[in-house]
Amino acid sequence: MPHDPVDLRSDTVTRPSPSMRRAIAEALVGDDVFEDDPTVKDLENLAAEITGQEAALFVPSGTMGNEVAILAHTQRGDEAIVEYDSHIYNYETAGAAVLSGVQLAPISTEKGWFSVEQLERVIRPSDVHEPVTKLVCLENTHNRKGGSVTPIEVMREIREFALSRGLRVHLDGARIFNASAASGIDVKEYCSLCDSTMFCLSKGLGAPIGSMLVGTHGFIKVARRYRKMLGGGMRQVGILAAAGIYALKNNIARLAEDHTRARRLAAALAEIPTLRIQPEEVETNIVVIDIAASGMTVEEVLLLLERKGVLVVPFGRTTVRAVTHLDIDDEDIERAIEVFREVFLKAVK
Ligand code: TLP
Repeated sequence: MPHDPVDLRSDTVTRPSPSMRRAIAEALVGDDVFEDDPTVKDLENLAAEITGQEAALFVPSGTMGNEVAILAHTQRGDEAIVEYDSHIYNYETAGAAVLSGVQLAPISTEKGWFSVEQLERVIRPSDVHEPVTKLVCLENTHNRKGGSVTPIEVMREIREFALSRGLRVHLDGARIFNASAASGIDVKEYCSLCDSTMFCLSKGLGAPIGSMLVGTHGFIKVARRYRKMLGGGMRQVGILAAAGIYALKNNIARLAEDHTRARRLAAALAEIPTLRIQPEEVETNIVVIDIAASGMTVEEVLLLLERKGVLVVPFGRTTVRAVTHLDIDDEDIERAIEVFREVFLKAVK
């Protein structure tokens, strides 16, 4: 019987395990727009506790969490500073412009975080011609920079600087638990340096849907209104919150395994001459592979890998991305390595 493909497209592809499905089936529910779904309340309390924040809000996706946060922190005509390769700048279909009426000021960086000096250069003076700089958005881990972890000292400096300039800080922490697993720094510490944090239940933590927005009571109250405005007010959604609770209770401690597997994959692929990859830069669960030297296009590579049962995603003109997750075990990684060898070693012969 043929194997299922080794699906390394994203850590979003995980399927709920039998025990997560049991938790879903047994969940108590109510109407969450009336705020009487007990399981959603439990999830929100647990998320607030784990992140050391006053309150939390369950949102359908990471994108909605980020966009709700931008709506809550800004007014039309404000400017928000983002990293050039960030999810907010690249993958949210210009949501900040359309929904919040906010202009984004991107800063190019090497690894996914900017310095205070870079930040200082783009902050607007108080001038009638210019937008008001209101918000700084961070992304940790950083997706397009290969899952890089922002050093905590950098975040501390940014926080201090933002406070001195009256700027709010929002963290796109879709994979903040991966950052924590890699650095050993408690998620509470990362969140304490931000006015709001979004993190995803539906990525490495293995839930089928959902993200959390955390912050102060005041922030979450405003965010709840904007979530409703965007159509994210959900009803008997305790069945989904139950999956989130299960994910938070069972799937955080195992994230380090995904990182070990990503490093194994990176180290093996780095030995293939036509692939360019920096295994020492793989800090978490994302591996970015430059295939330029193979002479093949990204489309050709995707097709050849897929035919042999390995799925990855295009990640730029000459790069593809592989992400390890809960549904990938050691055997899958060895199979993926074998397939990459077949595709790329054959190509140089
Ligand atoms: N990332 C997805 C794709 O959208 C690219 C992926 O496969 O990695 N912030 C970051 C840093 C993300 O990587 C993502 C999703 C989001 C926000 C948005 O989350 P969702 O997909 O739940 O809207």
